[in-house]
Amino acid sequence: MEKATFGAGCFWGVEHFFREVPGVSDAVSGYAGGHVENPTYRQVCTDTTGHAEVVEVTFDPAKVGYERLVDLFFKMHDPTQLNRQGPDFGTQYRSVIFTHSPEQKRIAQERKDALNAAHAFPRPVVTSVEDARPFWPAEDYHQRFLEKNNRPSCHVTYRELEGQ
Ligand code: MHO
Repeated sequence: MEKATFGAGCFWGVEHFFREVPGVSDAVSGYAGGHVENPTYRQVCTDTTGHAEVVEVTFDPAKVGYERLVDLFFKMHDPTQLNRQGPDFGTQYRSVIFTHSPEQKRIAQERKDALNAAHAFPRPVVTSVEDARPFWPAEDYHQRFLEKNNRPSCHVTYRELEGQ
């Protein structure tokens, strides 16, 4: 099993998305990239912790490649929005890939560069590719939040994207 960590706005929808991808065995909402240990959601919402809302994905590389996860990440949110995603503003909503190996770093950077080279979006991709930092799981009530609360996602869902 391998890990991948993505920030693409409110983690509720990001977690929900990756949970549905075949080959993904777990997706946990949490915080990473900041300087506060064991942060709470309330602290992160003050926009002073440096943390982003992220999802730590556990996947079986024999079933789904890291490239595929990165490509899905770039399709399931708008990576041209700086420090915001849809209705949510602030650095906690930044678009970021935390890489867990030199290979992940190379792949993530290559995919980002390829999108920019192809002018895949009307504006440049602003996703930052950073070495993985400590991941702090979010409070229990944030895990599987959409399912528990029967709320629609702010993000496209995997089924919608893949037409299933
Ligand atoms: N706009 C969202 C943000 C939640 S997310 C966990 C809300 O309904 O509060 O940042």
